[in-house]
Amino acid sequence: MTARGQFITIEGTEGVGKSTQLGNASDTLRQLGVSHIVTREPGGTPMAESIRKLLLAPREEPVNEITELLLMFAARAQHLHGRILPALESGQWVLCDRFTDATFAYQGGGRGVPRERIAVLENLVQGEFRPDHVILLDAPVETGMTRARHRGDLDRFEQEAVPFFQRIRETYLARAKKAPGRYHIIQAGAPLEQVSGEVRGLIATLVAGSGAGSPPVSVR
Ligand code: Z5A
Repeated sequence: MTARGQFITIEGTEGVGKSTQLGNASDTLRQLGVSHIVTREPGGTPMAESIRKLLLAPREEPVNEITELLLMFAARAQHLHGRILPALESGQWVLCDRFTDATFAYQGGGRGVPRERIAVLENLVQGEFRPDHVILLDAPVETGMTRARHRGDLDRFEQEAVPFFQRIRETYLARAKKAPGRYHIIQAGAPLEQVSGEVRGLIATLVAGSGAGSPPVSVR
C-alpha cells in the first residue's frame, strides 16, 4: 500500500518570499526523489482560481468580512477535495502556498473575525485534516512590503496598511508558538541564500524523518 504523502504549507505576510521558497522546496524534493505537486491558495483548481480572482480584485463595493471568509473556504473546499487529498492519497507530497493558517491570520487577525467562527468553517470543510508541517517565513512587515511592491498594481489585500499586516504577523507567530513541532519559523528577513539554505535543510530533515525519497542525495 502507498504511504500517504505529507502536506506542507508555506505561510507569512506579503512579500516574505513564499513563492521563492516554494520553488526552492520543490527543487529539494525533486533532488531527493520525492514525487510532489506545488499549489496555492486561494486557488489550485480552475474553479478555485476563479474564486481567487473575485477575492483579489480591487473594487469600489466594500467587501463584507464574512463574504471574504466564506469565499476563502469555498475555494478551499474545491481545492482540498479536488486536488490536495487525491494527491496525498496517491502518495505524492503537496507543497501549498498558504492554507487555513492564512485565514486565521488575515480574516481573523487582520479583519477581526472571531477565531471560533473560523474554526467552525475549518471543521466543516476539513474535518480533522490539518497541514503536517507549516513553514512560517517571518520578517518585519515593512521588509516584505518593500520586496513585493515593485510589481505595479496592488491587489485588494496589498492595498491595506502596515497595522493590518502587523496583526497578521502577530497571529501567525502566536499560532506557531502553540504547536512548535508542526510550525517551523524561518527568519525570512535574512539574505536569500541563507533563507534558501534553511528551507532546503528543513525539507531534507522532513524527508529523512518520513522515510520517503530515494537516498542518499546531497541537497546542499
Ligand atoms: N489570503 C487570505 O486573506 N486568506 C486566506 O485564507 C488565504 C489567502 C489563503 C493572495 O496571497 C492573498 O490572499 C494574500 C492573502 C490572502 N494577500 N496578501 N497580501 P498570495 O500568497 O498570492 O500573495 P502575497 O502574500 O502577496 O504573495 P507575494 O507578494 O507573491 O509574496 P511572496 O510569495 O511571499 O514573495 P516572493 O514573490 O517569493 O518574493 C517577493 C520578492 O522578494 C521577489 O522579488 C523575490 O525575489 C524577493 N525575495 C524573496 N526572498 C528574499 C530574500 N530573502 N531577500 C531579498 N529578496 C528576497
